[in-house]
Amino acid sequence: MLDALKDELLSLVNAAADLPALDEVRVNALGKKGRITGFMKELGGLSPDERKERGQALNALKDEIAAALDARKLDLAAAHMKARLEAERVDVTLPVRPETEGRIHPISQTMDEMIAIFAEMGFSVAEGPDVEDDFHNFTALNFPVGHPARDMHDTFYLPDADDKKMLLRTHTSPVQVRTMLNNKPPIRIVAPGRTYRSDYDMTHTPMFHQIEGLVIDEATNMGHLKGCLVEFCRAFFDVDDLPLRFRPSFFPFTEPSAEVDIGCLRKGGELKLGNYGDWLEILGCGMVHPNVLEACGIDSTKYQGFAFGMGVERVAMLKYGIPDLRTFFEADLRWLKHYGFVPLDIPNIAHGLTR
Ligand code: 2NL
Repeated sequence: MLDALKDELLSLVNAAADLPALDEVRVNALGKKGRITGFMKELGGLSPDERKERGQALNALKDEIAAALDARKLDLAAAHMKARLEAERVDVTLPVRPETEGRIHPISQTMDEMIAIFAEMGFSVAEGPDVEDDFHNFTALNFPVGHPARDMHDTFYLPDADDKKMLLRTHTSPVQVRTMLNNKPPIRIVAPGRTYRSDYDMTHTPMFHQIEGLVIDEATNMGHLKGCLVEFCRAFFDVDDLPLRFRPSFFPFTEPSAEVDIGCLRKGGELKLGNYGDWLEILGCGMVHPNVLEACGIDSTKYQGFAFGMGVERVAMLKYGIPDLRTFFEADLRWLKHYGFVPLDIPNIAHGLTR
């Protein structure tokens, strides 16, 4: 008789189509009013010998049904998960929906493109605070006391706190100063970010963006600097034979210093980049001044390096034909729809950086 019950219960367990149905089978077999439990309750009325034999048989049956319930439960849970995974499948290779409203600002896109190129060359990205002190923004960079850039008219100073004069960084160079102070050469970093100067007209906004680069090693020289910048400009503007011209210049933090022009053609208000004989200034660079290395704890008799810096807005305007600087910061959604980039259209070298 128990064999018949066993067969019946096992077939009910295996027939349960889902977890609630299986639980119902469990309650009907092993619950307080379950059928096996019912037989257990009758044991009291049996003789000791009968009770022993019957009790053992019922316990074995109970264990077997419990094990079958557990096994079936695992199967049903796995089947349930499999069905969910099928039903909720997402094709991650699908492109971003073109109707997506959001756009990446051209400044973000341009900085990501620059970072992609420099990353390929082995540069790391370094960041630092927008609020800086005099030492990291000026003194360590060989700006003499009384240099015009330190003037209240050019630099945003914050109200005095803890008798330390704080300011909004006027370039991203303090990021490299911090990197040199905290790391041993060789160093190879780019520092992209916001910068601030008290200036507002057709070609200046009080907040703008820069990317600077710094390479320090034992034998780093101006040949490395030229090669690096030629490689960068050709990749960034996607012109293979783009010529570069290095003109002597002056910055407090580099010696020698140079300004770099790229070849172009100006014709009827249009501007074309390439080997056409005209020149357009694009960035500044030089060999890091020994005073800067020493101020940043680097032995200038053992190490030397190059640095460069460029304005992101200027280069973005050039590359994407954006005529007016001030529109970058007007938060005009129609402008962003026109000049912005589709999200997840992430710049990368293999893809090509120009569309
Ligand atoms: C420009 C020129 C430049 C640097 C930035 C730099 C940083 C350190 C040491 C030495 Cl920590 N130099 N940066 C060097 C030369 C030029 O920027 O026209 N920027 C918009």
